[in-house]
Amino acid sequence: MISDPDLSRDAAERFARHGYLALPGLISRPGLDRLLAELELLEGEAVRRDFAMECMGGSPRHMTTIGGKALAARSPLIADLYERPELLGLLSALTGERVQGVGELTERHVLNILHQPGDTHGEHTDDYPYALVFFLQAPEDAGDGGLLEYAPHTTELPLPDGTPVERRHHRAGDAYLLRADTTAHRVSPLTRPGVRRTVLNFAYTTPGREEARTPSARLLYGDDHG
Ligand SMILES: O=C(O)CCC(=O)C(=O)O
Ligand SMILES: [Fe+2]
Repeated sequence: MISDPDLSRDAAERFARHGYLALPGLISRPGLDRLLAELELLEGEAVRRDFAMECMGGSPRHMTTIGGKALAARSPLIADLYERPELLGLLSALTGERVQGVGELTERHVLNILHQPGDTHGEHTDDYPYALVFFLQAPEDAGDGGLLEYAPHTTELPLPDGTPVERRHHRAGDAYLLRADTTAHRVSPLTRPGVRRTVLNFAYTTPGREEARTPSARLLYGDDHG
């Protein structure tokens, strides 16, 4: 399911400097087809979320999610992929750290679905240091929104005016690695009916960082959403 990524020293250095590394085409074509078929089977687990995330500067959430507990219970494919040694090896090679899976289920692996105009995943930082994000569906045209926007080495939220923000467009089958706890990031709103952007986000951590730091995952992926 996973194609061979670029694990050069240059890739690791770019990741350390920018907090982001593109992994184009990381999902093989057969892998993408399997994940898309899985997504259809999981549709009944999806929950619509429309609220402001107070602990992240009040940024908006307009999206549909499938949380980690539902995926652990319903998707052996995704639960197995999360633990694949080649993914842990990739993360360790690119970060130089002893990367390990997150024990707590709610946010260890989640699906985020943007599917109508205005849908957005507003700015935030993640609880755990590393996010490996796989694109199952994405707007072909960057003008249709759904861009990843991130501010390297920045955690202040709301993002202060004038903060330099990088923007990246991705296609289905692409992935990226983000230093998610110290890189404020968001997904720009979709602008056109009929386009969908679905990502599978795998959270990873390091020894001694086993607890979530904010209620954000519980609010976005748990049962007690408001
Ligand atoms: O959809 C994305 O590209 C970002 C996902 C994300 O930031 C998250 O799930 O925490
Ligand atoms: Fe995030």
